[in-house]
Amino acid sequence: MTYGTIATWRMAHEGVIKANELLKKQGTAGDAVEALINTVEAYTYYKSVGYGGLPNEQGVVEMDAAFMNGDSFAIGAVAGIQNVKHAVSVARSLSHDHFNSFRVGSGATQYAMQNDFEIVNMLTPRARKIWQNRLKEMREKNLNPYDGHDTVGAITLDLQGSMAAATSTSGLFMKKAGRIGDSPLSGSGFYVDSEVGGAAATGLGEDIMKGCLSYEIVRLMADGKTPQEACDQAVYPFIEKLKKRYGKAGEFSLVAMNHKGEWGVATNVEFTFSVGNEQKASRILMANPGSDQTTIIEPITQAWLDAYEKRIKAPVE
Ligand code: SD4
Repeated sequence: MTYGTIATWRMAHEGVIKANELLKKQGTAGDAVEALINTVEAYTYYKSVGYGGLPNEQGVVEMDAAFMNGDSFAIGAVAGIQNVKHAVSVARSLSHDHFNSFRVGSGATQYAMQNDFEIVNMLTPRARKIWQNRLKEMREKNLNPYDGHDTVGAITLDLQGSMAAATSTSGLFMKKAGRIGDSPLSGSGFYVDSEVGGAAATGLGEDIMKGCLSYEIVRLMADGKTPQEACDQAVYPFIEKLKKRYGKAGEFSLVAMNHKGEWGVATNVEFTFSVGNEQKASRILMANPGSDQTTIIEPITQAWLDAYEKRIKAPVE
């Protein structure tokens, strides 16, 4: 038995380190994935997840999150939840119920309040400023309002052989009120089966859900593909199909890990992720689409990391 964690984007890295520390000490996959996502949700400078997340068009932060137990297939999810610091913890709590385990809008928020989850105003002054600036730019320059591609999605494997998956996002910046992406949707934003492996997505939810891409990757792993083969074979042909039949394909990226702790990713855009397992410590890597439906994976450079740090903390005028 081994352990491992993979998660989307550089922002997940500190959470991945935490998850692997827990897993190394016999922690469960569920606890590790929740701790990972909570770490990202709590960090103010990540503007697409949790506290500090960017709001919808009306200036309201509406979050989507999900949790899945790969042993039992139990799923809990929330969509359009407001004023709750750790949406993924609410999702995990809901996963214990057979009925009413996917709650949206005020029903989700009420559940969180009644069950003592931390309630805070999620719109930070910084996020409000970014929203006001964007409204102004949209008026002046006729810009596409949609921006951002930064859900945290993660898969964990523990020393008992159990796996878990979870996601959390404030969704597309400037989304319409009530818009829900792929992140809380089983099979699209995430999927995990402890006997096979799991996958999670980030990117344009409207397109990810057209291909049920997380489920498709797990299905291919169940057919005997490695996580990298499964990612490549699920994602790249689907992008081609989408372009041909729908006329366009948004940006998206997926990560996967199997029950042996092996991993893979596929993406149609520059994409960072963090991964670690018993054999190799947690590290940040960069993926790009390669030729012939493959993925190029390289170590991240210090220059990239420095520029990232500067960018996320740049003052907002
Ligand atoms: C969504 N996949 O809501 C999520 C968020 C994301 O750019 O990754 N946004 O569609």
